[in-house]
Amino acid sequence: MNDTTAGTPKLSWWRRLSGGLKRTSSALGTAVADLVTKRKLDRAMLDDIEDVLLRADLGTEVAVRIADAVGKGRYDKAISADDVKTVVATEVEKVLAPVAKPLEIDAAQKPFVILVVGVNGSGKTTTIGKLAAKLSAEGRKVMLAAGDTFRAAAIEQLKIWGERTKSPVIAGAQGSDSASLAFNALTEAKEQKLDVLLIDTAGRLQNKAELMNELEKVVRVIKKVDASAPHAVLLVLDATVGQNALSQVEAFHRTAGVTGLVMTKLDGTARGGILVALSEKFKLPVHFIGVGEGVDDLAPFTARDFAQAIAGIE
Ligand SMILES: Nc1nc2c(ncn2[C@@H]2O[C@H](COP(=O)(O)OP(=O)(O)OP(=O)(O)O)[C@@H](O)[C@H]2O)c(=O)[nH]1
Ligand SMILES: [Mg+2]
Repeated sequence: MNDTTAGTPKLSWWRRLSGGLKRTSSALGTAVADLVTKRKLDRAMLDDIEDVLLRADLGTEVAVRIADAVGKGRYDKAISADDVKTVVATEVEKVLAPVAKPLEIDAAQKPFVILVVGVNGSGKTTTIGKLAAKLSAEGRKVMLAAGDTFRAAAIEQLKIWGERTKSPVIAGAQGSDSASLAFNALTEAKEQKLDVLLIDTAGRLQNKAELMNELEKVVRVIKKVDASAPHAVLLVLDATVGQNALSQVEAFHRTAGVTGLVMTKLDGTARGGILVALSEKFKLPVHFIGVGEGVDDLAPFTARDFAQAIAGIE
């Protein structure tokens, strides 16, 4: 990436992404650089490279594939850290390219219903706020539904995002039924012919059957108002959890029919590689990534940028 486009949104986003992924890329890059200096490539080196990739959460299949690609035609030759980084970026991009898909809002749906799910603290409410800002900046009429009825603070948090983004918020009393809240919000959004309804849900661990059943009920009740809804079910994943994200995807997909992923907190984690393992395993679309708490810190997911950032290519 060169500096000739300084000041464009593209570059500033690149800075934020590569800055955010610094801990992941330096865990990879430094380890690889240490491995390849003053050695000729042999099987032992490839095994070591594979270990580094596994520790970066890329997953076994991808790690093996990258190590094989590094070895191709290079046995008994000196190899530079940059060579390895280039191979890592190329192979990672191959995995990510098919899943990097924008979230498409079908304008024929009034409203287009987006249900946001995930474990506690993954970044659901913040992502809804960031999305509401984006979608309303594009000229869409957005409504927020405070489906996390467990905590009073959750309702307040969503209301603040509603004020910031000038979007109406439908909320019930704390402790009220989240499925009926979703029902009411959708009915209201339909009457008002709004463009998008973003439904927040309470955080729940993927192994808590009772809470997962409740989520299933939310989906079921939404369908009573509009059989085609929810039109998107976004699973928000916290990158810092590493391998646990795999079982989160499995459980939420089974319960709520996840249509796409958003990965948050890619800033300041050395575990950004988990997105590669998830993409390889589930092939679910990845729509957005979050690299900070601010309203602008959510960006569409692009395979090449992510692959280069993770490989530590400047
Ligand atoms: N660094 C960083 N922090 C984030 C990001 N996204 C969200 N956060 C922070 O993570 C914390 C939890 O975010 P919330 O949006 O409240 O998460 P939630 O999933 O709604 O949490 P529960 O409703 O409790 O399940 C907040 O402090 C957010 O500011 C991100 O991309 N990067
Ligand atoms: Mg929340």
